[in-house]
Formats: sequence, structure tokens, C-alpha cells
Amino acid sequence: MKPNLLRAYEKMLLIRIAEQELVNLYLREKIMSFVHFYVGQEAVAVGVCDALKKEDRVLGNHRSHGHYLAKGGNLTKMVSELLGRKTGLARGKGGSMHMRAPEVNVIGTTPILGSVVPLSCGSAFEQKFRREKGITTAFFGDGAFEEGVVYETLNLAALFKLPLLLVVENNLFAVNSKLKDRRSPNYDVEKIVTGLGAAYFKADGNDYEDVHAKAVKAVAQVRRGSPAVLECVAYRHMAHSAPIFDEGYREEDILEMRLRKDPLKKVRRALLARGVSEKKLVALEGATKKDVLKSVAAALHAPYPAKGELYTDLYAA
Ligand SMILES: Cc1ncc(C[n+]2csc(CCOP(=O)(O)OP(=O)(O)O)c2C)c(N)n1
Repeated sequence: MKPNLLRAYEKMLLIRIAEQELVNLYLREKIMSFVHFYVGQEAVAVGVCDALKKEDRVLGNHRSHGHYLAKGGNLTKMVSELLGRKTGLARGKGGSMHMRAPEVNVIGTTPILGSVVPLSCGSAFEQKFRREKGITTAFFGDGAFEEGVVYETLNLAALFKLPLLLVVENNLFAVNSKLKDRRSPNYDVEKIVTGLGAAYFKADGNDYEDVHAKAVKAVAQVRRGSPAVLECVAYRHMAHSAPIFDEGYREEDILEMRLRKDPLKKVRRALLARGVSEKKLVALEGATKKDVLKSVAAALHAPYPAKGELYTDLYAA
């Protein structure tokens, strides 16, 4: 599957500009719940989703605006959800971390760390059991990779040869904890994954073309009957759950490096080098911003759920 770089740039731009507008809404206190921004990691969501087909399913975690949009989720509905509006994905009751778009096979995003992994395994099991064509892809972080359910799931997926692709977005931190403070020096993701019987691929998460190429290989492997893990090393530009650009705790991942490796700049440079005009890119950037602002305006004008709905759609164990 050959990537369409201009289309990929457009999708990455949509995610980036949408996130920037969500930052504005957050700072204006229009968003009253947690938000984890995806800025800096756009090449992963778009690179992987461009290697998937519509029938393939996607699940995500607490930082999943990018995955939802890359798979084709509707932006107005997503912004409406974050603003707590009735027109949102969960009628305004789920917020940023509970998104789903069944029409494009975004099955759901879940904030309990690692929970997306066994859920996606169940989805892949169903696809195999019903002899469906699609595969299931789950996105989660390096911190979640350390949860016990990941190892149990990989074992089961390898045993049953499930059509499951786990994408680990290694942005070097889990909240403020660095990899080296959390893992023994001998910790080896590839050995863990292959030792459990799954295939392992690694990509530069700042580079759309590398992510896409490795995702195509990983997806092919999964379709052939072996679960796979694709580890993408990327940078999260903002703080864990707030629009702060530099909190001072990072050493190996400093602001200057993050900006230099910006995945959007890389794709933009490649497009210019391949003959796409500056004028065309500026026009695309302007048009995308206009679309995002239209979605934000529509969401801001949407109604809140009625008071009578306060106790509906709730589940209490
Ligand atoms: C079971 C559980 N423990 C703790 C948390 C709190 N928590 C939310 S995100 C996070 C770190 C996530 O790190 P990572 O998986 O690397 O993803 P990233 O935020 O870097 O994208 C933690 C500890 C949680 N949501 N669930």
C-alpha cells in the first residue's frame, strides 16, 4: 500500500490544528475534564491508520484524539463531547477519554491504563471466531506496556493466532516517570514480544513514512495469522495532561529536539522536495484551519444534555 503523502499531511494537520483549538478551549475553561494532548505523535496515528482498511477496528487509550480522527472520526462530534454537549459522542457524558465511532470502526477508547489491550484481544477473537476479514489495532503507551494484562494478552493472542496489532507509542515518559526509572537496564521489548510468540516491528514515530512502511509490514503479518507489536518512538510535545510545553523534568527529550523532529515539518519538507508548491501547502493549511474552526463553532453552539438526563446512561456496579 503506497502512502499518499499529501493526504497524510492533511490528516496530520487536522489533528494538530484541532488539538491547538482544544488547547484554546481548555485555557478558556470550556473543557471541564481531563484532556491528554496528542501533539507530536500525529505520524503514528496517521501512519498506522493509513495501513488499515475501513473494516479494521481501532481502540485507543486516554490520549486518543489522533487515533479517532486518523481512522475517520467526525471532529464536530468529538469537540462536542469534550465540551459536554448533547451532540457529543457519548451525549456529552464521556469526555475526551471515552470516544467511539462505530461507523468507521473506532470501537472505543479507555483511560484505565492497559485495559485497551485485553479489550482489543476480545475484538480480534470475535473477528476470527466469526471469520470476518478485518483486524483489530490497539494504541497505547510505553507506561501501559508495563501492565500485566499486556503479557497475558500477547500469550493468548499468539496461542490463538488472533488478528491483533498492538501499537506501543513510546514517548519515553509515563506521566513524569522516565523509562530508565521504570525498567531494568536489561528490559527488552522485542525479546518480550517475540518470546511470547508475537512479531515485533519498530518505527521512528516522528517519521510518517517510516511508521507507515512498518505498519504495512506489521498488518500483513497480522493478516497472515500472527499477532504483532509495532513500537513507535515519538515525542509528546505538551505536558502529560495539560497544554504546557515544557515542564523542566525532561532530559533526553528537550523542547528544542521535539520541535526539530516535529513530524509535520518532516512531511512538509518531503512534500516540497517532491514538487508540491508552497502555495498549495499554505492553502491546505488555511482550509484545514477553517474546517476546524467551523467544527469548534458548531460544538460551542450545541445544547447541553437536559437536567433530566443527569442519571441516564450511567452504570453502577
Ligand atoms: C490502571 C491505571 N493506573 C494509573 C492511571 C493513571 N495514568 C493515566 S495515564 C498514565 C501514564 C500513561 O503513560 P503511557 O502509557 O506511557 O501513555 P502516555 O500518557 O505517555 O501517552 C497513568 C499512570 C490509569 N489511568 N490507570
